[in-house]
Amino acid sequence: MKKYVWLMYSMIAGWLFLAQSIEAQSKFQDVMQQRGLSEQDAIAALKVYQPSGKHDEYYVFASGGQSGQVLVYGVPSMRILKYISVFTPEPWQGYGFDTDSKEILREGNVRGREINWGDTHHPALSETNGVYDGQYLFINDKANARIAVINLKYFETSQIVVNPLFKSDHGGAFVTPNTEYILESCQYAAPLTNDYYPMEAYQDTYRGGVTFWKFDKEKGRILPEESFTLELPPYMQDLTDAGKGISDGWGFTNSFNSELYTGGIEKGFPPFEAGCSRSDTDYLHVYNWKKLAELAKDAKNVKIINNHKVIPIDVAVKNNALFLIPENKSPHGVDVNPNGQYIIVSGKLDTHASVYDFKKILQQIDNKEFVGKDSYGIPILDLKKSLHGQLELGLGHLHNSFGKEDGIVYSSLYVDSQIVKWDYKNLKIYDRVNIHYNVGHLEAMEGKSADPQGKYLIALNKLAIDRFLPVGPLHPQNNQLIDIGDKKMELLYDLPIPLGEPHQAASIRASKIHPEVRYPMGTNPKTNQPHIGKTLAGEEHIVRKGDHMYIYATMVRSHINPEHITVNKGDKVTMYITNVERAEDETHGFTIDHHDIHVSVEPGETAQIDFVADIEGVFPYYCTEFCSALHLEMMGYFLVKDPKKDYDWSQ
Ligand code: RUQ
Repeated sequence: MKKYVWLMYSMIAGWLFLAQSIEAQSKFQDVMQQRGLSEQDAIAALKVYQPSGKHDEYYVFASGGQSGQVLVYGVPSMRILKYISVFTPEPWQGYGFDTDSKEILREGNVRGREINWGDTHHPALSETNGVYDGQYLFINDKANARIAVINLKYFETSQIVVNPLFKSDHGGAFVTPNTEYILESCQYAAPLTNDYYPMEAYQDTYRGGVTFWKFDKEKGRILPEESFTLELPPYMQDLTDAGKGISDGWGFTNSFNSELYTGGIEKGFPPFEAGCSRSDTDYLHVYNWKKLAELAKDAKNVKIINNHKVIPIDVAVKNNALFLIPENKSPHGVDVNPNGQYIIVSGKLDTHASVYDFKKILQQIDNKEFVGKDSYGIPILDLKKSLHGQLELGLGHLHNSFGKEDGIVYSSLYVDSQIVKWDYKNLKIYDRVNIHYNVGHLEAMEGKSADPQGKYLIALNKLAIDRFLPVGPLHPQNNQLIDIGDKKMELLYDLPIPLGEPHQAASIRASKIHPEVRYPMGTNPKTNQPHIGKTLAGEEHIVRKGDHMYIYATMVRSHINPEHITVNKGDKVTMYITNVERAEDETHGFTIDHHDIHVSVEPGETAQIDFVADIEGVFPYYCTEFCSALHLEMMGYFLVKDPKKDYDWSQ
């Protein structure tokens, strides 16, 4: 009997389930029809959609290009999570509007000049044994040759260093396998000193180089005193990668303009791009950074330029630490594979990708087997003897990112607007997918680390053309998400980016990132130390020291304490504001009207603002972040009186 009931029950349940799934099926079909989606579209949608509250599997940190910022989004949903302000003021976060963040921005002053933008190109994640450890992010500013450090505990920029020699960098930031150094290579050669030399003096006085910024992981800071630069000829150094595994200790930087061409179209010379690409080959620079770091410790090996240690070319050569290998003309990306044996150089003006074998390179170096020297005395290795092989990929090969399976790499073809999946060991092409349009960098998940994850790939495209609703002549940028989990690559999603050109992106498993949701009470988030103005609830007060007013304030739902601040016209004002909330996401913002002041105060943070109260009047201040039902009531008055005036308000 029991059995019979059970059978009946399962039959009914089965029918119900079937009916339900038929109903769901037809709803599904209806939606597809209404929205004009193909089956393939629907599958792509299911692969990227994240239901509310569900988190992504990967973080992507993309450069914000001309915005001077870093963009953070999740994969596979492609939902934008944050803009980290780096080289550029950003009002929402108060970056560049409060005293502490201004100090960081002003670390980036170049020769005493305030710079308020940056051209961010290459984000790099900190590594331990070549694997991303989720602690720090570094990014370069090509325009002003700067490197910034972002602390991923708080997603805040914590340091900017200015290259003391270079006038522009492109090959940065790249890290060595244990983040001992952050590599920054010069792009457009110029005198390393800040002096004038005419173009005619190019070969003699203009130089390139690679700077090795010493990084202290404990402190989370670059140590400029322990950093140094390898001087290089004025070939335009381009992208760089540090060796790992068997090539750990070595670095690889490619270049264009082995011609040493200096342009001068106005004097009737061929234009720069033509003069720069006359020869069939350029140079891959190969250097032993561990040896260079040792050399830099001894004063007799370095010259000091602008207070910074420089290892001259001849010292590096004499110590067997610097070599050149020809590479097919005007290459672009250089990428070391996960175990460090193979180095893939992209053929920007050549249809071939070149795969160099580090073992073969080392063999020639050990045997001192050189084919000659360049005009700066640097030994040149044989191209053929250094190659594992070459493979014709297509037109405009720019960058490479490694897949999970051994030997698999994905490469971008700018001119052909494609991503190619191929095998760099067996030199075989597996698949191609079309990109919209003209892809620059690409990033397979953790694809530049020693532990690539495959699964998804981002194409960072240079053009969007017709992909989005038109918004005038300046189009958004387009990052495309591609499924690389199967044999065939499949385009899933387009993310419009209205911020600046995301040149390169670095991705990492979300499980490796552990950001805080609040600061220890009274923290200065730019130093991660207790702020001198830390103020707890009940400790609010105002003190006058001469003509300097110090205000120790707190913010908590739904009041600002103090609520009235009266100062004399001309007083200097320092205001410390502590958000004494412990609740997650209860950020308060603070502004005083007419004073170009805005700070964001996260739970536990103390922010400092400094200004002169130089205009008389009454200025409401308020919380700029809607934080509670009584948010509008969260305000106060800043009053500036002229001490010489008699205010008779009673009649
Ligand atoms: S890039 S144009 Cu292909 Cu890395 Cu800066």
